[in-house]
Amino acid sequence: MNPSFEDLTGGWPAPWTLDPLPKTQTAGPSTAQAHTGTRSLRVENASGTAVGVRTPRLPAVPGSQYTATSWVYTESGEPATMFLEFFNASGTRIGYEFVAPAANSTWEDASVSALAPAGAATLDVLIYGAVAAEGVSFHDDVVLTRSVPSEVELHVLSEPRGHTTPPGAPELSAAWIDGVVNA
Ligand SMILES: [Ca+2]
Repeated sequence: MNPSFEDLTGGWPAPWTLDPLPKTQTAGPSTAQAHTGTRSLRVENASGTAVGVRTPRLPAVPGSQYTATSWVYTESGEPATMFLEFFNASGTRIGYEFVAPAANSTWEDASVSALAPAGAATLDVLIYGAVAAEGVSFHDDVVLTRSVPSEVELHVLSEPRGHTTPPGAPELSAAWIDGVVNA
């Protein structure tokens, strides 16, 4: 999934995709900041238009809990947000959650969790600079995990802000993503 934005194809960190842009918007790999490795995703968001960079749509299981975690460095203004989006079999978005990280000129982690709603067939992770927001931010090490509800209950009780993941979760996630991508 190229979670650290290190691998470039034609100058772009595939399989992430950039939403069609108004001309004032830019996003792409950058070596100006990196949480791990030498690159991160730089998102420049001008006020008045939106910018979005997203993963491919991955299979979603209704009732499962999904958590996306990433690291964010804010150069100026407001950092881009991170969404979990769920789509039905027809491709219509039927649910989402997002996190709006605080603006810090250090690397900070941010996470968003959501239950896949009934009817969910796929999900994606979206790094999104909103229309009204303005700023430059860097994003790195995006990890998507899936857990069963019983584990989620314990997780939420012990970690109300959801900023840590259970032991082994990154490995499980990597294996799961690997399975999905290489299926
Ligand atoms: Ca990186």
